[in-house]
Amino acid sequence: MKTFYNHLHAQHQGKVEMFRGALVPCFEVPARADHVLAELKRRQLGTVQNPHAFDDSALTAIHSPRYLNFLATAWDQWVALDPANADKDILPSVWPTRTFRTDIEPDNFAAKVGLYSYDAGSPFTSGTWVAARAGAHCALSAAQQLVLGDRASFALSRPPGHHAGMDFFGGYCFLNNAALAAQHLRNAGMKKVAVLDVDYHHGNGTQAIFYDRPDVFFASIHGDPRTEYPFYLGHADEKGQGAGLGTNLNLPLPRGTNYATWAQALDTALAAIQAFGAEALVVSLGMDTFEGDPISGFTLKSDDYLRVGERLAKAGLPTAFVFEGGYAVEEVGINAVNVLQGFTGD
Ligand code: OKP
Ligand code: ZN
Repeated sequence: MKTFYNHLHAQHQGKVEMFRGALVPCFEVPARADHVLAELKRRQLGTVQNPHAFDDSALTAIHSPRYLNFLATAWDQWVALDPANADKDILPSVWPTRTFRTDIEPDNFAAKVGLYSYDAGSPFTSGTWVAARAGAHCALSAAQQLVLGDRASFALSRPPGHHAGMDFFGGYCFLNNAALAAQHLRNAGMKKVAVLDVDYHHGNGTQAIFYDRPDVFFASIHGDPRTEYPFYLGHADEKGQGAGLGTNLNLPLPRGTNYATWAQALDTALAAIQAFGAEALVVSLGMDTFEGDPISGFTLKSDDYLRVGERLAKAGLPTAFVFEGGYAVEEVGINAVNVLQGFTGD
């Protein structure tokens, strides 16, 4: 199995995020990807390489040009406001909500940031665009590997992607890597593809991107949004709309859910993906379902992830894994590579 490693990921290194009225150190740190890479190499699981180059136009298949232009220029705009800003990350603090207009991009930079985001927990740094773009290229490269006939591939990147929408960032995510991978498979001629999101948090960005699409099935197993981030999406009654009705499956589970219950949801999701007739699978591989995760509430153990990989392999689909969350930094490498090893059976 080939891994496409985001060699530029450490250029995205947020300082602080807003949490309960205070600025606290970021959970989404470069060491997360370092640990996964180290564990891949320790077990010699496949080969590791840098992503292929893709045109920026590959990104417009999923993201709006207006949003991409914002991401590409945000840091320079921020520093142009005041050279002293270079020492601080960009954090939004004002947003349009119901009854506001979002069709006009304000000139005021703070207002602009709010237009393209939905929380104050996702710092945008000097290297965020470069890192996120290289991460998108990892996901596209992993998808391309399936087009070439490989059974599995892995995009090892951060920042994660599944909370990013067509034109917004949030939840530590800026470009939706899983959505880009799925779209790449469609563009390459696969008629139906599925995204399975096993991160603890609902993949609201991915769901929104494909909500009215009949050709991309989205399934997600996650903490119940009544209590868990991202709160405003991810309920079981969200089934898709228009031509996409029936191609969205949310399986929310309460805090405290253990592996036995979680694995039943996984089987439900995989059965739906097979009934849909997907030709390939993109897995949003979040490892924050782990019992030791500092910001999540499920109780999966390290060994369970070997079984997760085995179950995913049984679906029999070409599968691109895309790294998402997982904040128990010391264990995230073991847990992620357990899934991959369970899948490949090595
Ligand atoms: C991103 B991914 C913790 C607050 C949680 C947002 C969580 C984003 C998770 N202090 N803030 O899905 O792993
Ligand atoms: Zn998560």
